[in-house]
Amino acid sequence: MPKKKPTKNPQIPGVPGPVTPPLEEPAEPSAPLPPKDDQRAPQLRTATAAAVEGPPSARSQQGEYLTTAQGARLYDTDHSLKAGEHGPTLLQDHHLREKITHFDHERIPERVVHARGAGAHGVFRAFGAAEKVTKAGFLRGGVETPVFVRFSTVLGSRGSADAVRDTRGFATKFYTAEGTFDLVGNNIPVFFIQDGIKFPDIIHAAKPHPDREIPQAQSAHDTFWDFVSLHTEATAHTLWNMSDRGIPRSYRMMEGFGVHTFRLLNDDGETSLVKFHWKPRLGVHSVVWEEAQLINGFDPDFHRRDLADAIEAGAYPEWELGIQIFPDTPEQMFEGIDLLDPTKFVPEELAPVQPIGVMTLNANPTNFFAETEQIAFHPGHLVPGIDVTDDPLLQARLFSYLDTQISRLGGPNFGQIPINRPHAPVNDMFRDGMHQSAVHSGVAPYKPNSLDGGCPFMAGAEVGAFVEVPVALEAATKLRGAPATFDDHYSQARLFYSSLTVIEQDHVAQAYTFELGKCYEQTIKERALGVIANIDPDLCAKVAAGLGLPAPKPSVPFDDAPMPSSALSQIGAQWPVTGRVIGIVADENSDLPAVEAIVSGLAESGIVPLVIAPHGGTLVSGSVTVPVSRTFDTARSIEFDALLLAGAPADPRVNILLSEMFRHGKAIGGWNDGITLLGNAGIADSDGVVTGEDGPSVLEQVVTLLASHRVWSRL
Ligand code: HDE
Repeated sequence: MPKKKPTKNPQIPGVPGPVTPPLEEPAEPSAPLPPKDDQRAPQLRTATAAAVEGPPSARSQQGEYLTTAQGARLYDTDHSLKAGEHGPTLLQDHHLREKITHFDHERIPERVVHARGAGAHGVFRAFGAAEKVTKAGFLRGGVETPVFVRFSTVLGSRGSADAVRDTRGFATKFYTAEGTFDLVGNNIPVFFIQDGIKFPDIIHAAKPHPDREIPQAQSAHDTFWDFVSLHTEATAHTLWNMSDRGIPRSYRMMEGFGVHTFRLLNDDGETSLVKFHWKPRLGVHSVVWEEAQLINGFDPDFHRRDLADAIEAGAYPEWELGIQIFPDTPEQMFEGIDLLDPTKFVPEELAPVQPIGVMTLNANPTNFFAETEQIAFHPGHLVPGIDVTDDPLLQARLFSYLDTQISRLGGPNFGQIPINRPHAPVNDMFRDGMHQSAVHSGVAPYKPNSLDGGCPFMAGAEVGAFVEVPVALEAATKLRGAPATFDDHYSQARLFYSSLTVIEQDHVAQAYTFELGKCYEQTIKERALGVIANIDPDLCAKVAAGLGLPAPKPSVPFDDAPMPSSALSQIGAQWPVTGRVIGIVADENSDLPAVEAIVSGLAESGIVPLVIAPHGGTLVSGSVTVPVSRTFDTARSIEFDALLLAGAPADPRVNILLSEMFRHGKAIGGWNDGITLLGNAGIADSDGVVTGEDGPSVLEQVVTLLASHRVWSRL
């Protein structure tokens, strides 16, 4: 075993970080390195797997020597077997053929939607507040349940950029003692379509054009706007996408929504209807559009990196799970809102979100492919006490997920992949099939049987069986259609738009103008303007002006102005600053003692300080040595939530940094010669640009500004 040495944390210079492998190849055989502290593999719980496989991460990494897949030790993996030094290569070289064949099959099909994602392990702790409405064991007070969460964009391919304008997936697998429960939600509470049969249509329209396969991971193109301007039930979801919600700052700073209404069942047999919400403890925040575009160029892995870095640094993200509870009436309506219409949400003013537990993400995946790529969610993975409703979008999803996973994961046994294994005992009678890895015993995988002693037995509700809620159905006629309550396509879009602040409304106008400006077809732009007019005539006028087109009049009557819902705006509150990144510009002539003190002080507070200097290595002045995290070559504004100037290095790249930070509404502070630099940039007297006599006093002001996320008056 090589000696483990603590290394420097790349995020927080001067602070011991995780152990990294030695850079040189060791001369003596040694066992593989164990997973890092923040990485842990899921437990093995299937009946046979533990006996057959041993520890999950070790299955193909046992012993000191490189072997074939059959365990034969190898003496050379660098040269193929040849007839003489100049070849030809011999067909009998099994290692060559095995190595290349395995490589040839390393890729699996990407998800047809939500292909690009990032995941993390964590734990969910229930408060007990849901006990009155559900008998689900994992929601009883104090119960802790392991979880794996996968966040994703919807439209882009696996290798696409993170900060695109899109909906984000927020899928959580709860490994409960009663079986796995998946809450497969999004960061937007409404959806484009009311009936799952339209899903291929919206996705075909939003994905790249089939002829040239462009644009990638974008909705700013003709086919998307063609569809959503014709299919007006998509109006509310499209509007949410055009708002700042479409470009989140971080996965850690997104809300999550179950979208559909679910039915809960309690110990007394009573039912209620609920909507699930995840509320991030760091608040809901976004980037600004120009920043998003820069991010996608400079760091396409921005969200993936942010999540992994935060967890590795110990800044574990947390969300409260909450429910809105509605009476389970035959109409399934609440305050005029059809609870089975997934294009509608229920404002929190009408039904408060009641917290029922908290989720902490505290471990990165050990292996991206094994865990994040192979995890398979399904809205039909339910536990006793939680059931589905007849929402026609949800009903179609119940079919789709299992179906798609059979082709994506190569057969029907993907439930045996470690990340997908339930933590509850499994005793199914499914047998054989591609990639079967369980060694089943017994001779009678059928029921009834006498040869296996009648095993396995059926459970009743009293011993934890999942029993569907016996909902009475009205006598109905077969038809293809929707209720009249599904016809209103605009009132909730108006409600959302009117709940935003003026700054956020401006962002919406800019987003529509950008996206429609990217369309080629005039008719599509005109038709889309007709839809926007039905949301808000002022918004329509702004977008029309940007496109150089006349603003049409609304085509539907406007009822009374909707009551705004304050929970929909992202501006106005103060939030924790844990995990935020402050850049500190310095050179050898700067106030390095203050920089050194700030760096070590911030490391304690959970804020990440990154020193930006003309060169790598260290900055030295007298007895003070400050490690450099970024150089003027590698630093770009997108990485920093705020900037401190500890001096005035004369370099044009510092001016670029400053001007971007300024345009994007980020807090900036300077002392010492930094004040001169702010003056030269012409921003010294602006909102959110602070100066002071020394570093600590400037830092304090900047951290206060950071709690509001942005200096909103500059946007
Ligand atoms: Fe999905 N969706 N979806 N979806 N969805 C998939 O399943 C589908 C919908 C959501 O990180 C696929 O395993 C249909 C709503 C997330 O692995 C697929 C319909 C919501 C993820 C599929 C919807 C979602 C998916 C692709 C309309 C929010 C990523 C790969 C009836 C409530 C999960 C896969 C992950 C993934 C189908 C609508 C969320 C094809 C047919 C509404 C977060 O099965």
